[in-house]
Amino acid sequence: MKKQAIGFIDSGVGGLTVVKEAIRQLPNESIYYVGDTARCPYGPRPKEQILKFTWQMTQFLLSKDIKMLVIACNTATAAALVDIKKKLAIPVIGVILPGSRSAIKSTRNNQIGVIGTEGTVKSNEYKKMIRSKDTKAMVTSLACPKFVPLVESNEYDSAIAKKVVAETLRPLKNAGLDTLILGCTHYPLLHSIIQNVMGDSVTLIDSGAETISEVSTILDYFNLAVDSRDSKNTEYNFYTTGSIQMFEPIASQWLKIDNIKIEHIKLGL
Ligand code: I24
Ligand code: DGL
Repeated sequence: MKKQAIGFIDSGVGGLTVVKEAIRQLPNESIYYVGDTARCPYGPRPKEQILKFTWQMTQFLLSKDIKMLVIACNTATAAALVDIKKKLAIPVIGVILPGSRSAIKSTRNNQIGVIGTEGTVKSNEYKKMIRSKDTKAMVTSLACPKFVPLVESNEYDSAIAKKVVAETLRPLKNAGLDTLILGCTHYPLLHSIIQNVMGDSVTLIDSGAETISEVSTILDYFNLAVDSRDSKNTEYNFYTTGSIQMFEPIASQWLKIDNIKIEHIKLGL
């Protein structure tokens, strides 16, 4: 039985949607989270840069002796998962495989949609993953660069959000999809608006939530899960490259855990 934490990395605060699922599904596990808020967003950045930043976050968490690494950011998973997995001795998991698998399980008509940042959609990693598992599946991808700024400007529940989401998703409306992957950490905040726009016949897949189910399986497979009898010292530590004042209210409002520990860190020194 290991008491080490599970490491999570993300471009900023969006990965907290994945952490919320982890706290819900794996309440015995300690979590260390790095959010690169100083350099967020990753969505429009070139792959080489994202690789470098993601590697820096990974090295920081390795110095904290994590037992497993979750790349909670879709853009970072698309750019860096293969590379990081090759270099680490601990299990590494991204959000693209679990989201893809769940979409294959869900679809009845083999018409799957994927929405995400520019970086995620340009990489084609969701499409490649889905097709590598099921050649019957047809994949339609769409970048939604306006969605992250919408959520981050606190507009995720507004009339503006409804308009932007409806306009952006118009090309997907007549694609005959029965399943749509939310391939970005921020999109669960827009879940009900996206559902309204796409209609009830489309099943939305939250890649982050699916990922935690796989984390659970992997922990058990490697005998790394914390047992309830030993879970007295569950720790949640957050590290941000940006300001604690920006991180704290979002994290405590979103996760609803009190006295959360947040530290400012510098990467790549
Ligand atoms: N949601 C996110 N990021 C923010 C935010 C938010 N401010 C309000 N809400 N700010 O991500 C990040 C700061 N940005 C500013 C532009 O430059 C880069 C850094 C989504 C968080 C998902 C957990 C809205 C909000 C909130 C609390 C919880 C959820 C939420 F304040 F969406
Ligand atoms: N975390 C990113 C993702 O899931 C969204 C925010 C960003 O562009 O950095 O793709």
